[in-house]
Amino acid sequence: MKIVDARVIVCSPGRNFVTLKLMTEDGLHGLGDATLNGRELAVASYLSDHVVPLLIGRDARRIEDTWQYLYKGAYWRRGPVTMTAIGAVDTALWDIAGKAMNVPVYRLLGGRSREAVMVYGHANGADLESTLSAVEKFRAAGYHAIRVQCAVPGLEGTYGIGRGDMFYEPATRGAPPQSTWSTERYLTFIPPVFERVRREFGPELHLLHDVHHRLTPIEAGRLGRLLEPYHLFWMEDAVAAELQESFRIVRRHTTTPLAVGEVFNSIYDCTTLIQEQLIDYMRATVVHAGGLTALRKIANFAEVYHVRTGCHGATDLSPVCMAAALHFDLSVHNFGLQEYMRHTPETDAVFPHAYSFEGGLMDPGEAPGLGVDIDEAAAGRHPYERAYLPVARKLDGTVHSW
Ligand code: CS2
Ligand code: MG
Repeated sequence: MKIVDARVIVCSPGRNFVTLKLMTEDGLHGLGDATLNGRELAVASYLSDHVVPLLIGRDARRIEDTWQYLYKGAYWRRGPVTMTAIGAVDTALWDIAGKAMNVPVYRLLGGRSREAVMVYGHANGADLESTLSAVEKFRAAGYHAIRVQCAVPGLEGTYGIGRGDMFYEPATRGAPPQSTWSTERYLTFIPPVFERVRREFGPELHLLHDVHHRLTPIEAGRLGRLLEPYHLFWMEDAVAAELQESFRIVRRHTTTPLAVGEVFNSIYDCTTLIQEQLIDYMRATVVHAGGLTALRKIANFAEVYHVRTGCHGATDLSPVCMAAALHFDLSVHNFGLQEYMRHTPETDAVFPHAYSFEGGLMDPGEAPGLGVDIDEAAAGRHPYERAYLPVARKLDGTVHSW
C-alpha cells in the first residue's frame, strides 16, 4: 500500500493549524496534526521540504519502521519542530491503518480499557466572582474535572485567562502580546481562590490548576503545600522541567499531585521524572511527542512507575490531534485525565469529526481510522495569519520563565 501523494495544509479557522494529508495508491487518505503554536510554518517547511519527498513510494503499513527512519535516519534528533513533523506522519499512518482494516484506531491500540474518557474543562475568570460562575457553567455542563484559573489583581494579562464564554485561545494574531508577572502576588492570591471554590462546590469536583512554569522549585513546593487542604487533582507545570531534577525539591515539600510535560517531545525529556516517581501525570501529547507510536512507549514506561497520562488538549492542538488523543486515552491502561478545550465552530466546520462529549466524558466514536477529516475547501477560506503566545515580564521588566 504505497504512499503516492502528500499535502501540507495550513489554515486559520479562528487560529492556525497545520495538517498533513497522506494519500495511498488504494485511494485512502490519513491525517496528522502538525501544529506547533506560534512556529507553525517551520513544521510546514520541515514536512514539505524534507519529509514528504521521503514518504512518496513508502509502504503506508510500515508505521514503526517509518517512525524509526524519520527519527534515527535524520541524524538530527528530537526538538519540537522535528518531533511535531514525525508525529504528523505517524498519526496519518495510524489513520490509514484503521481505514484499511475498517476499524477505529483504538482497536488497533489494544481496544477499550475503559468505557469513556474523562476530560477537564477550563474555568477562567478576570476576578474571583467570574471565576466561580465559570466553574458553575462547567459543572452544569456535566464536567467532573475543572481547571481553575483567575487573573491576579494588579497583573496585566495573566496567562491562561480566557477571552469569551467557555472558550480559551492562548495565541494572539500579530506581534507577541506582553503579560506581567509577580510571584509574590500570585502566591498570596491563589490559595484563597481554591479555598472559596471548594467551599462553594464541595469536595467531589476534581479541581486542577496550571502554573505555566512560572515558579522556582521551592516556590512550587510552597504553593503545593498551601493548596493541600483543597486536594487538587493536579498542579500543572509548577516549574519548567528542562532540569528534571527540580521536581525532587517540589516533591519533597508537597503531596499535591504534579503534572508536567505539555512541551515535551521525547521520552528522554521525562526519564528521571518518571523513574524517580517525581510526577503523577505526564502531559505529553500525540502531536508534539512524535505521534501515537512514541506516546504509547512513554505511557507504557510510565505505567511501571505509577505515572498516569494527562494529555495536553488546548485549542492549538487541532481536532485531528484531539481524535488521536481520545483513541490513545481509551486504550492505554494508565490513562488519568484528558484536557478538552472546545474548538470554535469555524474550526469544527473545517475538521468534521466523529468524537463526542457527553456528561464530562468523551468518546472517539466508531468511524474507521481516527474518525476526523478535513474540508479542504473550507480550510482554503481561512488563510494563515501569524500569531504568537504572549511573553511574560516581571514587574521590573525582566523576561519571565514560560
Ligand atoms: C496550557 C496551554 O492547555 C494548557 O494547559 O498550558 O494554553 C498552552 O500554554 C498552549 O497550548 C501553548 O501552545
Ligand atoms: Mg498547561
